[in-house]
Amino acid sequence: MRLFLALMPPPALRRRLGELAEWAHAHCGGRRVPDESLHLTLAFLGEIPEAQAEALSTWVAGRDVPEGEWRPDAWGAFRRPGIVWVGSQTPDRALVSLQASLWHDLERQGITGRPSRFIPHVTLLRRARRLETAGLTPPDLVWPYRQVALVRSFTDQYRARYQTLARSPLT
Ligand code: 3AM
Repeated sequence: MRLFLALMPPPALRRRLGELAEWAHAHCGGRRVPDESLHLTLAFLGEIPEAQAEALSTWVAGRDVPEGEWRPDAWGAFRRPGIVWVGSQTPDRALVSLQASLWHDLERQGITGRPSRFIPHVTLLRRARRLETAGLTPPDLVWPYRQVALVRSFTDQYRARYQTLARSPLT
């Protein structure tokens, strides 16, 4: 199964991100990520056998994560897949360090694929027709987080869907 580690937005922030996705969609077109799928990916693990997924769920359920607050304040785009996102102008140090420490643990469990660069972002649109985000009002968001989720990604008939398999403990 395809797995990734992510932060899931609290409900009010999810709604706010959904509003931003609407604005971006009106401006850039493409496919809007549905509210229930909005997230911040910390690590994409790829295809993982079921037995290892169970071991990873156990690991996540016992993995303390320092709480923090992320402030997305910028729009951005990844040209090739036509992704429009919100993120931060400068890499957030706490998130970069969380991502590095999670990858450290993942590699000890035999997972590969650590990216050379981590750009914390929330994908709002895929296959956007315009990637020009300069006309959009900069976001002003606060994302308090305390937990990392291990999420399974699968495609039903029409689109990607996500299922949370495990969450880190609330300490
Ligand atoms: O957080 P975003 O939406 O940018 O694009 C996929 C999504 O990222 C990414 O993993 C997240 C959860 O699905 N993803 C999918 N396939 C990938 C791959 N082969 C990938 N990231 C890296 N390599």
